Amino acid sequence: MITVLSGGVGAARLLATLSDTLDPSEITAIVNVGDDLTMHGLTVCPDLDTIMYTLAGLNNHQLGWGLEGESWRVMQELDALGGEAWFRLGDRDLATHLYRSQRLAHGATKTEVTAELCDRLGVRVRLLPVTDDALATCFDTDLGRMSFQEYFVRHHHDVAVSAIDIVGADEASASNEVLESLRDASKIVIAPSNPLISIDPILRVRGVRDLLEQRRDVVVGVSPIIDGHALKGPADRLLAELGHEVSCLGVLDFYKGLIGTWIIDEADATRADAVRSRGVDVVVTTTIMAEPENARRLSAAVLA
Ligand code: FO1
Repeated sequence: MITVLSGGVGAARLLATLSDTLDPSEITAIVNVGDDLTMHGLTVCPDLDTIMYTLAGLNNHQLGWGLEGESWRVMQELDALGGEAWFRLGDRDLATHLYRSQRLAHGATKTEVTAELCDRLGVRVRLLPVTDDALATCFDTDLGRMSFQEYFVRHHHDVAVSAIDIVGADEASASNEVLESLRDASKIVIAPSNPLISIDPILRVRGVRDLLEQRRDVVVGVSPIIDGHALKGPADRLLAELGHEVSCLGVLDFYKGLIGTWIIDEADATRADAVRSRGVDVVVTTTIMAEPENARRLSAAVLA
């Protein structure tokens, strides 16, 4: 049984590749919910949905989020009415948010609704929101304080950030399913997701960091930074803005005390000794998963 701490796209690709090798029912993903939002009264869970759609083979490759073959009639009508249409919810995708929101309103937990949706879409990897409590990642920026999606989508993550606040983290509890999966896993993987805005919200939820520290020997992390750059998204920029070294070593230092084995890209091979000198095992391989063969190599390194 392996457990993968997961954000969005990078984690989704890794989980899809791992489930080609392992029986998917042997894999649990603990998923960030700090990006979740209420839009038009609906609960939207972008990281859970990106992973769910990817594992169901339904993801929109072009956008990197949402569903394939999407249409946008509702957003067009909403825009014409002068409604809030900057965060685009596709017609097909809306069904997921309607289903989830109605079930939550009837008292189901996010964990239960996620299991129901995965079941309907034939996803056999177990997806667990890290918490059923409220959690919201917020940014202090040059333009003031803003929510995750205002920063990420409305401002195209192109605004200087001075602090990230995970609102609700001190009060939130990890679900029993999450704590159990961390205790029972033969391996805990930290996906190559953004450390500050995808993985940190998971680590901040009570109980999660302690379990990782206790189980450090079986924790394997994959660096999301390759030769000083993030493949996608604002990880490199945010690391620099918040005073971290922008390298695979800077991310490892951010995860101090949690990692037993650190997987870095071939482009960072010269940094392998510096990883070892921190008392962490190192594996050098290709970490870019665009080519299926590379993804298989990374998956083999994770499982080795
Ligand atoms: N990303 C965008 O760049 N623009 C959007 O309008 C947008 C809408 C959206 C709707 C549902 C969903 O699940 C994801 C969506 N995303 C959109 C992606 C999302 O903002 C980010 O990729 C994640 O939150 C970061 O992991």
